Amino acid sequence: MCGPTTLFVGQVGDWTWETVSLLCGTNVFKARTDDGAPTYLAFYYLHLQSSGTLHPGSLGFGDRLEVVSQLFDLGSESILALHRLRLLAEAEEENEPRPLTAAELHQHPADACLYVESFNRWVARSRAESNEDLLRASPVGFRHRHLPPLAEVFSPRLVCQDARRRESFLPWGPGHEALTSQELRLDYALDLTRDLNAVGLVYFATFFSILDRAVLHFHRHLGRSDAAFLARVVLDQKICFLANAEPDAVLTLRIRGRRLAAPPAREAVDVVFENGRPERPIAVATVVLRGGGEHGS
Ligand code: YXS
Repeated sequence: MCGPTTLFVGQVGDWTWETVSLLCGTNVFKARTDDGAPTYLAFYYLHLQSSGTLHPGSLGFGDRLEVVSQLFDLGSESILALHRLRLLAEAEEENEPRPLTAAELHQHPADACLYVESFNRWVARSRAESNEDLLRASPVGFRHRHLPPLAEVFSPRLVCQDARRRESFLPWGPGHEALTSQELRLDYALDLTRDLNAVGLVYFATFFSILDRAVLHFHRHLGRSDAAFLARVVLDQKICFLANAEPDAVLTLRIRGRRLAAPPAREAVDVVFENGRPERPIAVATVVLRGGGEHGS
């Protein structure tokens, strides 16, 4: 789970699936609808939030992490999982961790922790041989009513609807300054050797490797070094998965970057993933990075 963001989110994805399997009476890895079709707990929205102390790029070999996961009831077709990661000191004993609430993530996050918000929706294929036009679904035996409800104010649905409409998770505000005179475009041909999961869908964690490629392209366009990219500190990244894609798809990434006004220095990069239909992107993402310029100053 260290190194590329995609490895980290892949591990977090397993935690989400394992937690739902443990607490919701359903083996997520073998879920079926009542007519026996496979149904998948697809990632619809993933949000990583850090103060900059513990972030995906800071994880290294041998780190011991305390991971606390909490589920919230969003009905029969979806679920919200929160994960809180904290580095354990070398000799620190593993004690009963404090509970994790949505208020902590949204209103009073701990500086030393890395938070992940995972909004998953059950989907099924509408056509056996296609990744497109996935349908909302719900598996037999999925128990969710015993889970705590989620306050509407913390609903990820509203965040996703807004991001889809705005093509960004971060409204443009006073003092935000575009870093390029126009958006950049980058084509990405899906790679059969590493971008699909075991059932042939474009794997959710793949979207993060494509997102990192878009951020790298943006950095290079600004003349920044690869070393600066590798040293980047990602404070917040959000992505909404609006549709999947066929394995032979060539995606077009539309990339915009801006410097945010208020100190500390931060930049935001918006990436829209298009699959031939500009009016219906398959994903929208926003990455907020510390600093800017060559060394994240
Ligand atoms: O009817 P209204 O006006 O509210 O509009 C609807 C939709 O028409 C509209 N809408 C869109 N608008 C613009 N661009 C789009 N791409 C788009 N898609 C839908 O939004 C309104 C609300 O629709 P909604 O959200 O209910 O969507 P839906 O019912 O059409 O489809 C729901 C899903 C979940 C089936 C769809 O969002 C979807 O397929 N998402 C992609 C899921 C995905 O591929 N996840 C990542 C990889 S698969 C996965 O996670 C694996 C299991 S794994 O873990 O192995 O990676």
